[in-house]
Amino acid sequence: MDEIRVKNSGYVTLKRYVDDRDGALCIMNANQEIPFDIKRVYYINNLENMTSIRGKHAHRQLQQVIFCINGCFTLSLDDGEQKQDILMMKDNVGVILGPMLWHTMHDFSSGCVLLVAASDYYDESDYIRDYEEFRSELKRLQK
Ligand code: T46
Repeated sequence: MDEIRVKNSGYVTLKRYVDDRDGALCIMNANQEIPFDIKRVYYINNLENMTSIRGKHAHRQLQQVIFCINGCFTLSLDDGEQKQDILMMKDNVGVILGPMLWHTMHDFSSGCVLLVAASDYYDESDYIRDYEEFRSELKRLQK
């Protein structure tokens, strides 16, 4: 696994119990492997083709951990200074999406399923969906 260089991120590794041909079981606990209280969990599936692109936003306050629980995809991260692509392919290794981290998900394999644990309920006002606005808000925060 490549080291994560962008700010407000990092890996989260879940315990994974493998029962041979009976499958694998992974566990996430709030305030343990997941570094916050989990208020919401959502998943994304039915990604029909390799040209789908999701994300393309940052959050002002929200903390999340994103997992790829089946298949693989590429997670692109940008903290305003550094950019990094992470190949998401291990069902028990998630990536923290902290505040002010522009993220994009793309290059999904067939059967890819994403699962996200979030620190708060859905709030559209927490999203920055315009890249120039993201850069301006970062500059304001750095002053
Ligand atoms: C994120 C990445 C990783 C809701 O109404 N409630 C929810 O909890 C969520 C997650 C979404 N929505 C609505 C908002 C949009 O009308 O579902 C629609 C699709 O959401 P969005 O275009 O934001 O989906 P993604 O895949 O681009 O982003 C999602 C999360 O929204 C976002 O917080 O960080 O996954």
